[in-house]
Amino acid sequence: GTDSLTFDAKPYAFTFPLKHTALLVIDMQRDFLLEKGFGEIQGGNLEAVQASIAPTKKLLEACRGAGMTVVHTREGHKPDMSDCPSSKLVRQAAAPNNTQHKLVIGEKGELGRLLVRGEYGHDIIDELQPLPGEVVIDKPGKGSFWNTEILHKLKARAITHLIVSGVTTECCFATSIREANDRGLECCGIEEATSGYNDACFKKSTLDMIHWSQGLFGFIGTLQPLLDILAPLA
Ligand code: TIU
Repeated sequence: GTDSLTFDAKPYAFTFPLKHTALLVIDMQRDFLLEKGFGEIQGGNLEAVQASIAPTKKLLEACRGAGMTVVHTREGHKPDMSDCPSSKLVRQAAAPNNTQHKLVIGEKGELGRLLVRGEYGHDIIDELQPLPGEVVIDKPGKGSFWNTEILHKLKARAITHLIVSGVTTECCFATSIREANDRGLECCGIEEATSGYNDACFKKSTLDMIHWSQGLFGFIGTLQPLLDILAPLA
């Protein structure tokens, strides 16, 4: 049917048609969330980034319970690195004057080759593994839309609205919301279900930039009001 749900959000309540809404879970990969992964090697604060794991699991289970479409993304590259832009190799690399980044994307870390498809570290953490039938999008960029089939998959499922979660807030979460908004998708990010490597500095600003000016890029809500309206549908 056309049943719509509404929950409190900024800049005002977010209303979404359940059958035309997908949960987007961005890059909840071992490389970004676990020790010895790409994020930690980059110098990221793991305690900060891990804060969204438990809330994202609650959100994922609630959306599954309500029968919503679920889309997971993974950032990474083909084993030959032919889809890795030079900017990622150069600036996220072990340059002589770069003491922070010890290994380059594609080099071998303890979880496998960093951000390379098929490697252990590239896959989604155990707690949030996709179920059969859920969409998994492999993306070479920070955004979920450039050089991927996500828009085709969303259109094939008549998706017009996205509930957005995942890591990192300042990077792939924000970029994906901006890309989705430009394509006419209505997005609502969930505050507790996203986190980054420097939440003390970046998280509030990133979320504020999304919803300021009457929702310039979309909406930002909190987890519990959404769980409250999804629970009766399970
Ligand atoms: N570097 C950083 O903060 N994040 C990424 O490279 N990828 C994602 O945000 N997923």
